[in-house]
Amino acid sequence: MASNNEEAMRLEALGDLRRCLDLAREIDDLEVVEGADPDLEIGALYELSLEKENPPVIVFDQIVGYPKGFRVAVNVRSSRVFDTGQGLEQVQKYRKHRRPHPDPIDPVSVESGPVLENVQEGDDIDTLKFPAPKWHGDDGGRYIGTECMVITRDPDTGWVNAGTYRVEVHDKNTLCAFIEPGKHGDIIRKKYWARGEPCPMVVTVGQAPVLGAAAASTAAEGVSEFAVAGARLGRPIELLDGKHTGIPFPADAEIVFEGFMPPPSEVSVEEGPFGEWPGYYASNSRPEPVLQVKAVYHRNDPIIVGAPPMRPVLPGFWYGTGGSAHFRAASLWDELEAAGVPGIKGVWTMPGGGPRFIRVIAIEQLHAGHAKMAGLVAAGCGSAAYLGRIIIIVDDDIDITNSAEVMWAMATRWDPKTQTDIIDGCWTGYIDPMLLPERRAADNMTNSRIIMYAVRPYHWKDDFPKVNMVSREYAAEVRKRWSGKLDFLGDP
Ligand SMILES: Cc1cc2nc3c(=O)[nH]c(=O)nc-3n(C[C@H](O)[C@H](O)[C@H](O)COP(=O)(O)O)c2cc1C
Ligand SMILES: [Mn+2]
Repeated sequence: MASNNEEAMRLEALGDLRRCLDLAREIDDLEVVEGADPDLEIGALYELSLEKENPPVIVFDQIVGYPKGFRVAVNVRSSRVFDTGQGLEQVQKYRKHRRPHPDPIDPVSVESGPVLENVQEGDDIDTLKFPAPKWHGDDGGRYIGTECMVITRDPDTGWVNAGTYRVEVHDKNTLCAFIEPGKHGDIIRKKYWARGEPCPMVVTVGQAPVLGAAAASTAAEGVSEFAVAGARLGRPIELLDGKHTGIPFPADAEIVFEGFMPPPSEVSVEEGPFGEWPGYYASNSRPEPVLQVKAVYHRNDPIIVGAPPMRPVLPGFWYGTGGSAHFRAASLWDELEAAGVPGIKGVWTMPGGGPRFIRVIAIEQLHAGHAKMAGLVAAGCGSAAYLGRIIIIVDDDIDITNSAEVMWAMATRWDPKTQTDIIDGCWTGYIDPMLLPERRAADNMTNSRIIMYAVRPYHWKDDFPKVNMVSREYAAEVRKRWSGKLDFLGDP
């Protein structure tokens, strides 16, 4: 079990980016790189760092063409500072009921904060003064926002939403955000446009790690990610109100852009291409609405936190193969239980599918039709609906963290014809490389899902062939007798 000290360190780091970097340095998990070029070199070094399963936090300083102190940090949330274990143990730790404060803690308003150390308005606005990298070779521009927050307020209810959506620097006072249809930020901005108004919006770049986690999570409609983050920390997040828009943002954010996004019928620019986490440039480039910046706020020596997507096969790619995928598995587990599916013993995202494409659920089958309940909820619930493809249900004797065991369950307990559902018309996005060309052309952002019930069929499960395997009890007995005497058994 983690000691109280480790837990205290984790909370401190979660709640404060600069403290997080200090703590990473203290445990020798931080590398400073000086003299790298924001044009591809930072991106390449980041990608190469992911060949290691546990890459260090990298802070790029003295970036070519920019003043010393204007920094870019990557691998922040995968730092060993946040080490919360492995496998299903880690998934369990991310589950809601395991948290000390499961209920949201509302943010509080404050009057000032370090983000106000530098303020630019009017002609002084220059979004190009920050070292936003061009991350991948075929990217169409420089992306300042990867692990960022796009903050909007529902004009009907006052609900403040914060979502992580990539943000490209277009020119001195224009940014462009890529918000997939159906995301909360998209639903909210369309409400303003329907009234003929521009959408007030704030983008923050560099913020407490807990906010990056909350903004990328699927908090339900009406629930503010700031309140979710507050609950994770056990204290309220402190927010300043934007002078031009009234939209709140964290008082200790590194860089904040405040402005308005008019409807695309008034103004739009080409966004992308951008290398995306499924491993492709699927969304290519297309016109997107813009954020017209009215104010820039930033701390002295500001830090851009970067988390650009990479192919989800790189061992160190936390968003694709590591903790972030476990986080999404935990949300799905919570939602399956909330929907009343009993007997869930584990939820996993299979490597190769990134955090979303391949979901595996282990159940203790309690009745006929039980596996189907789990599969259908997983295909449609809020945390898993977007950008899914494959759902695999297995019995609870399968170790779902071991891909070979999952494949074995499919190879031996699954009849493709009778134990499969294919459902079409499900929610997907522009970044889906298998969005069919005719659907993409029609902005019909839907794909199909396969649910494979790789479980012993319930009605004959008691007659199903026995597994050929030494019983755990007898294995323990034999091990006890022989270990220490046989090298292949190891020490007792
Ligand atoms: C690093 C990172 C980058 C992301 N980029 C985008 C993006 O460009 N567009 C998008 O729609 N979702 C993106 N997402 C996923 C959203 O953050 C996620 O769907 C979240 O639930 C959105 O918030 P919302 O539920 O309030 O809409 C990204 C997630 C991460 C972790
Ligand atoms: Mn939301």
